[in-house]
Amino acid sequence: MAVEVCVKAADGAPDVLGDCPFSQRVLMTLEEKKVPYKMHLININNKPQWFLEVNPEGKVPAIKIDDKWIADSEVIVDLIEKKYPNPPLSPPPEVASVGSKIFPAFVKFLKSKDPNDGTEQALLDELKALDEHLKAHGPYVNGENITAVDLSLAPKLYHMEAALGHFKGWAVPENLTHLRNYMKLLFSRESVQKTKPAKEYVIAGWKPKVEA
Ligand SMILES: N[C@@H](CCC(=O)N[C@@H](CS)C(=O)NCC(=O)O)C(=O)O
Repeated sequence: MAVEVCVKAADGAPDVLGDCPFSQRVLMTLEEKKVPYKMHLININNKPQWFLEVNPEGKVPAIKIDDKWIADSEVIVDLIEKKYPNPPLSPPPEVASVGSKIFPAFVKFLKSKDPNDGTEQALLDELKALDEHLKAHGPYVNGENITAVDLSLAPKLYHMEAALGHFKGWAVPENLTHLRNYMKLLFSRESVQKTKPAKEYVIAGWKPKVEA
């Protein structure tokens, strides 16, 4: 039975892949494992009835595997791993949460209107910790092979780069060389290239939150 996956459509462009990092994570996982899938682009401002019937909470991503719909990227990625174990992407527990505080720190800094409130430094601290981890263990978080930790981080780092570059003229500092190389390595992977939203949609997606 074919795998079907519901992901976010771009705001104002219902036929174009949108800017949901959780959706991208699931698509990248399917791509890395070479699982064929049928993609449904969901306009989250006008959700189709059939989507709400199979997924009443109404969030994307959602996936249909073995004729059953499942939501939440974390649950979905675990399920894909069980059903399609090759190549294995489960990280060992000791690296499972590496980089996990970057996304909330990025969002706080992005929304901040006070340059002295410490949110930039808090993000820099998280990025520096990842840079040091990569220096010791890289090129990926768990070494030579990509794992689910990298697939979770890649869309978030892509959003961080696009949104902070646009709204704050900010970039990852040059001295974080391991992190910068990691981002290049990740963003050049076919699974990212095939599933990434255009930067303009990432920026448009964050705009209301920045201006709130
Ligand atoms: N924890 C969820 C978060 C999913 C999520 O927040 N999806 C957003 C788009 S990025 C969404 O569906 N928003 C529409 C809504 O909440 O109605 C996951 O990891 O899948």
